[in-house]
Amino acid sequence: MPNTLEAQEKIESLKQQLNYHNYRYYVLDDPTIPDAEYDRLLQQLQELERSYPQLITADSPTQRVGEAPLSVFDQVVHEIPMLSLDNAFADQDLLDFDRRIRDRLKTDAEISYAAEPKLDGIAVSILYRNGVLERGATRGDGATGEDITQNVRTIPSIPLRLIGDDYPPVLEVRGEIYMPKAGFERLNQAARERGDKPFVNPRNAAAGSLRQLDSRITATRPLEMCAYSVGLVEGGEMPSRHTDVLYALNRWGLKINPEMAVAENISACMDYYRKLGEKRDRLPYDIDGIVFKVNDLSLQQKLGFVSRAPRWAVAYKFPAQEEMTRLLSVEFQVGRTGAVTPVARLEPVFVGGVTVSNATLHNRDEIQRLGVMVGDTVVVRRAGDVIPQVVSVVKSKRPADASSITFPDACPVCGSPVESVPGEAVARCTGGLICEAQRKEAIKHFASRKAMDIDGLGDKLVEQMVDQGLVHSVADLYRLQAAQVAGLERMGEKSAQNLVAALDKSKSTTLERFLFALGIREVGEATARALARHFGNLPALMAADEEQLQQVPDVGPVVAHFVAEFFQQEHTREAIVALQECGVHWSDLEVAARHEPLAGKTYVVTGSFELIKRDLAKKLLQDLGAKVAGSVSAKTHCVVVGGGAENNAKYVKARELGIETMDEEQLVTLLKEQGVFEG
Ligand code: D41
Repeated sequence: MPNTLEAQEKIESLKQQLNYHNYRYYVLDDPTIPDAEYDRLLQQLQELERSYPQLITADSPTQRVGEAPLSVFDQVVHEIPMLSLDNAFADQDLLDFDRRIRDRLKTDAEISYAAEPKLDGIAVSILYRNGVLERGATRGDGATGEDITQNVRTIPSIPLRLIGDDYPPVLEVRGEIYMPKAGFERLNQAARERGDKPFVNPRNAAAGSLRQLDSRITATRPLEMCAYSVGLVEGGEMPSRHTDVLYALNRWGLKINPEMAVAENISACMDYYRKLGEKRDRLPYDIDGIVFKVNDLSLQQKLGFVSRAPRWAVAYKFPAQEEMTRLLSVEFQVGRTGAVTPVARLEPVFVGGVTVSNATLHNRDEIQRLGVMVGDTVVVRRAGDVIPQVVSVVKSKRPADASSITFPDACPVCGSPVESVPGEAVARCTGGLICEAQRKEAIKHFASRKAMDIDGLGDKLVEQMVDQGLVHSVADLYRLQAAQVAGLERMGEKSAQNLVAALDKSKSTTLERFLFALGIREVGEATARALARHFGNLPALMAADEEQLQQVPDVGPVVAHFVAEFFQQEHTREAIVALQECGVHWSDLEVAARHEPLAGKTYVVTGSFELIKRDLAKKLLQDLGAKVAGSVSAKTHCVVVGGGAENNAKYVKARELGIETMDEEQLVTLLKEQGVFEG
């Protein structure tokens, strides 16, 4: 046990290291140590703090989550009010904004602007005193907000202590707390599966998470913060341009938006707006516009503000992602796996940049939860590439003749019973491939780009072919004659010939594509590839039982069950034979010839790595054919031991069992020799 002084020094050093690595990971998105190493440092700190509780400080990374829930949030008066933003909705508004600025400044010179996405979240103020986070508050009405310090502390991209030594002794950072799209979808998916109420949008989810009196709940929510300006600053030097202020904040440990840029004049602002507009759906977070700010802080000062909005900034809005419209009817669609999805037919409405006339209602529970009726005015949301959704009902606008929605007991397409599994939200048509809807979807999937890649065979064409009885099964596709195809809507002789040629070309495929194309439940591209690699040929895969299937990397009991069940079905086997008789083929040799020198070997990877990320190392070992297991047993062929694992249980066990071991350097050498890693 170290003495108190030594412990104190060690604790300080650990806090500093953890703080820095937290910054590399959450703020810069560029970690320099493996997760395991971070965990090891954190564990060391926790152990020391357990022995020396008097040495625990508020800025310790172990102290992010508070124990005691609040009963109420205190009010916070912002020493410097948090201003609001004027909006622009068209290029002309932006040109007017620029003109007003030049008039006021009495200049003809071009104005240089800072451009940054307008995050759709909650504006907050974070106060640092001598580099330590002292208080976090919501913007509120701009003059007064709420003290949410406990909750703010749980957000990993907000430093508890600033980095470096050149920050001002008092620094109030202003920014936006938001929930990235992926985290939002995950949170809502989990809520739906539990039968809980999902959040309407990421902004509400962020707001709801910050409003928790118990910070332990906030800590479980995927929140982030991006800094967008500073408020109170005392002492120290600040740069003279807005963008440089943000770069300084970034150096001191805060996240800033990576899309931030300087636009040298107002026409560059319009270019930026259009460029980001195109990119909007692909950004990992919701934005509702672009904020343009005069970049020169002395010009900002001269311009000042009117009625709580600065004259030097404007938010140029994008089309809204939520709009109201009327629910005309509800149809029940049957998907490839039989899932019955209620789809809202809507009065067409312009949302998120496109006209929307259909939106998903997800499932039976969702209809219940929303309490929606046909004729209702509903709020539709379209964000990114997710399908538009009905997120709420404006009950005050319900007409007298609104009618309730009944979820069908029989499949609307084939009449087979619709079955619900207890504890699962989805209801499924039990018709299988008897069901025309499931057949259509199966054929569309079979033809799609990542499956058999049949050029020119789109969804509409598949529907026509099935509707007209030309095609009943996937194998029928290969029996089509150009003359039959030419008779279909919007098909000429030439395009019919092209399609037949494309069908012919698709016959030569790979095992992994073929497996994916079969549309086995829960078997996506990655799983199809893993299955193909593991078994090498189709007969071996078809003969595998669930236990053998679970030997495949990333195949768990659920997937193994679906795969085994699929291949046991008589009509699956018939369909495969039919396809092969039509000439669909692939070469098993291709799989066998793949360089898999570690095939049949089981590796265990332990400890922390510096030359390669651990997950990458595992993946590359798998690429070389090895199975990577989590624990050492007599079946293990080799244990790769990273730093800090010399005394760990896996290493000790490997030695006991006389199993081969290698260190990180030897592993990297192996991967390099096999040509899968360059270092
Ligand atoms: O991303 C944002 N939501 C954002 C909001 C941003 N990037 N910059 C902002 N800048 C300001 C000023 C110009 C007043 C410093 C803002 C906001 N304000 C703001 N957020 C909520 C109200 C105002």
